[in-house]
Amino acid sequence: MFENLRKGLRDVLDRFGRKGLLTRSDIEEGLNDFKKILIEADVNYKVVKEILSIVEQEALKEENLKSALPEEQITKILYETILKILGKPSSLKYSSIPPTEIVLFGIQGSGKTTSIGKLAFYLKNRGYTTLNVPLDLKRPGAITQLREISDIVQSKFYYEENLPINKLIKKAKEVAKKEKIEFILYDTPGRIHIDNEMMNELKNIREEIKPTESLLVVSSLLGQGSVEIANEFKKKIGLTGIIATKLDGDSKGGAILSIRYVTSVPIKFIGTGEKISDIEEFDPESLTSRIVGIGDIKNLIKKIESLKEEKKYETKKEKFNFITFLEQIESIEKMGGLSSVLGYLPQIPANTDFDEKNIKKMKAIIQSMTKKERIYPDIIDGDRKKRIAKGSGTTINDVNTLLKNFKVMKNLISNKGVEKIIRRGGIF
Ligand SMILES: Nc1nc2c(ncn2[C@@H]2O[C@H](COP(=O)(O)OP(=O)(O)OP(=O)(O)O)[C@@H](O)[C@H]2O)c(=O)[nH]1
Ligand SMILES: [Mg+2]
Repeated sequence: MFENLRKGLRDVLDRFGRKGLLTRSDIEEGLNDFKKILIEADVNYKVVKEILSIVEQEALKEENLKSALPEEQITKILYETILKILGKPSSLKYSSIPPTEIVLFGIQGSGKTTSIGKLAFYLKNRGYTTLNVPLDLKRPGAITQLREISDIVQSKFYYEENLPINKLIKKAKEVAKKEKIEFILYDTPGRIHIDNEMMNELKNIREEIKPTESLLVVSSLLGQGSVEIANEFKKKIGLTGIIATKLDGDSKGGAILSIRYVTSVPIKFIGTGEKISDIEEFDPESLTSRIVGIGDIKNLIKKIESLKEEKKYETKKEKFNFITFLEQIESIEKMGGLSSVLGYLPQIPANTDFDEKNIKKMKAIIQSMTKKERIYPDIIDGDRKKRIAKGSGTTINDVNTLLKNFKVMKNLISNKGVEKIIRRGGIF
């Protein structure tokens, strides 16, 4: 499933991995490569445009640019973008008054009859009873095929010869009511979407049944052709969902990436093989992982986030001065006071004068410093101390105490073991 698309995307992502920090020119080059791969995968141009635009916008964000993990960063962005394009999961609707009626439409050979069998299997596994009804009456083979599939999945089957379609539908509903069957699954003849007369027949069937779900069965092997088919069926008949079949043979992925975004019709199930059990609920997260070729997105995100945290901390460490110190004091106050966080700093020397009552005093002293003094506290000599003490209504002794405490903090920060404690405590 999606081998070519996945391989193409992975090659570009690997190339990101061989770079150093993520740069603008790497991003531009990568976007061009992604474009070629998506077009080769037969993805609709609107979707290609949207994917590239989101990836570019995200990759160029300040917080993501210069990432030290370019491959992981772009993989995460691509994953989130494709997830957005695939849309939210959409489950089968159930009628509040049974039976729930589901009718399957689609062009010839798309997998309607097989999908009826698969759906019956899916529903029976969830404890429901099903009744399969053939409406492809012109082709005796179609009726036999559904009868055989129904036997395999042990679903009920209803058909009576020489009944017109509307009578057959009416009687099927009666049978289901009488036998308290929870789901009726209707198989319809394969119709070419460009033939209006044929499409009208299907529309009449839908109006006759008034189903809870009108699902289009469409082969993903048709690539963008599937989008055109879905648009026509939506316009001429009305659809509530899509079953995308033959994903097992689809190395490109163009259909699955395009159909939901372009038509706005939700994908409900995917067919992944010829066997009756080869049906999966549409799960965008799992499909995106398969497209992008990653097993564990959560781990990847964790890795990027923890590196970001580390970088944030590194920058703060470099910038540790009275400006950031004041910010820290203020955030400590917001956290509920100094005493509540000092517990995280067992290595703080006993003589460090970090008294809760002194906080106000510390703030006043820092606020009386010039910007230069706050950034380069080493320049604070005797004269400056005098001026600061006066300006803050404190004593030179108080200023000295603060400068001493500031040095203690700075030393603690350059001690690797304490770094972790401070970070865990959220002080810095
Ligand atoms: N590999 C694969 N084959 C599938 C899948 N779904 C259906 N098929 C095959 O596609 C072929 C056509 O399937 P049908 O269920 O007969 O298609 P249909 O839409 O009912 O066809 P008509 O009734 O002729 O319009 C069969 O050979 C199925 O086995 C799938 O998900 N994967
Ligand atoms: Mg059929």
